[in-house]
Amino acid sequence: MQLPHLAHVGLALLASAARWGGGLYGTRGGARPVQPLELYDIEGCPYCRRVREALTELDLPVMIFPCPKGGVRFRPKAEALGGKAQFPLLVDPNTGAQLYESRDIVRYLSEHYGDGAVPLIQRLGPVDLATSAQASAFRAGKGVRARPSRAPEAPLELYSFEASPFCRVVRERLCELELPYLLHNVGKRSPSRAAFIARSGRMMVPYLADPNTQQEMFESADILEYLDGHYGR
Ligand SMILES: N[C@@H](CCC(=O)N[C@@H](CS)C(=O)NCC(=O)O)C(=O)O
Repeated sequence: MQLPHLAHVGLALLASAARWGGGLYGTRGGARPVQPLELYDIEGCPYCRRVREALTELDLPVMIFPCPKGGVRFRPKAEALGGKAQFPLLVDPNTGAQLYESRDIVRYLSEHYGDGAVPLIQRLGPVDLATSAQASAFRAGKGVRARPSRAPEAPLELYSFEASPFCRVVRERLCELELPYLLHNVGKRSPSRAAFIARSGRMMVPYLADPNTQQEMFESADILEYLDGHYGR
């Protein structure tokens, strides 16, 4: 049975609630990278979620290369880079760093692009993992497996923040369709919000921009329909 869109958003909200506000605020940023970081990611993976929360909190843009199970577009590159199929895999073109292990990645990001402090929930070991696994469980396998899709010529762009349930359902679909995208994190109180409002006209996410078709849009339901229509097979 297919759930209505708002039921998916409600479950995505429960997922965010399970993480006690992780990935809600974008206020911990320090030094800025010159080039965007690159993350080989599975949206429904609890380890990847830890990293994406840190990216929102540190107010960092990141190129997302979706690597869902059964995916063919970026998995081979990730394996060639790091030698194994394990996600998350972070590549920082600014320093040459390449890291597996979500805890190591969060620590690296906090040290290089924040004040070195790791948020409380990310320091709670088993509680950290259990809550992130619970967040994934609420989404029941969404954002985990590849669906047949057409590759875009240029990466898409998404304005989002990790804890937003409307953004979550869009990121899940981008992952399933293996569509690469530049993720602009605009968490609450993020310094990046001003530039986003100047571009889009208002503060609302998700906001998708597709340079392949010149389409730009708000509204998660419309974005899902657009992605399925243009890139789904
Ligand atoms: N300890 C690792 C665990 C990462 C992990 O187990 N990731 C899973 C996805 S949730 C994975 O890479 N599975 C292999 C696959 O999807 O092919 C971390 O914290 O980053």
